Amino acid sequence: MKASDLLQRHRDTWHAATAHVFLDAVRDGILPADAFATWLSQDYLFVCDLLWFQARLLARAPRNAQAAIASGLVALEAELSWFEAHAGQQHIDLDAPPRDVTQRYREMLRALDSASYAEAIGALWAIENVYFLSWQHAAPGAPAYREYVTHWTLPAFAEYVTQLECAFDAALATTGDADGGAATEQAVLAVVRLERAFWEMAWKSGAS
Ligand code: HMH
Repeated sequence: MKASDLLQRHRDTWHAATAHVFLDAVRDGILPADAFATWLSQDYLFVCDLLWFQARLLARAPRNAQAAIASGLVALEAELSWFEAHAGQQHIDLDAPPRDVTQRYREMLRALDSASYAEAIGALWAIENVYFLSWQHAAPGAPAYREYVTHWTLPAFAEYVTQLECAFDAALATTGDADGGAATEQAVLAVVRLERAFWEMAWKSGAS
């Protein structure tokens, strides 16, 4: 099994997470302000959780994955400052409590600490690949959101996602695969489903 097999085998699940109506609205400039504010504040909480998860993952990563994971950590920390600056400009409260899906995502990242390294690096690849594909779907984005679209579609981000895919493929090639990779496939699918639910949560909060 390779990462690309998981994209092909679960095309509909990936599509639901990366072509969500939230992203159509970003592209078309019709996103309700509340939906954007909710996304920003919840994504800030998510990135805090992801930074912690990724730091724990680095501590058990094989040599071939250290550069990708470490560079991602530096980028995530910078991203938190970027979120803080944007939230400040737009008077968005970053102290909002986690919504249900944000909390469930937090718990999944915690649970991955005791899963195999292949599951954890697969989940990390899925997290970042969903964002890469999603923001490409929204490209070029209405002017108000163009900076966000650019952030996750830059060549450097594409390169990072490719590095994670290589690290994931290397893990898949070397692990014993006692269960035929079923646990890893489920970990990736759980991420992609949570990503869809995350857009849905932000979108619904703008519609209400
Ligand atoms: C929900 N998934 C979510 N937020 C993000 N910022 C990323 C992935 C990419 O880091």
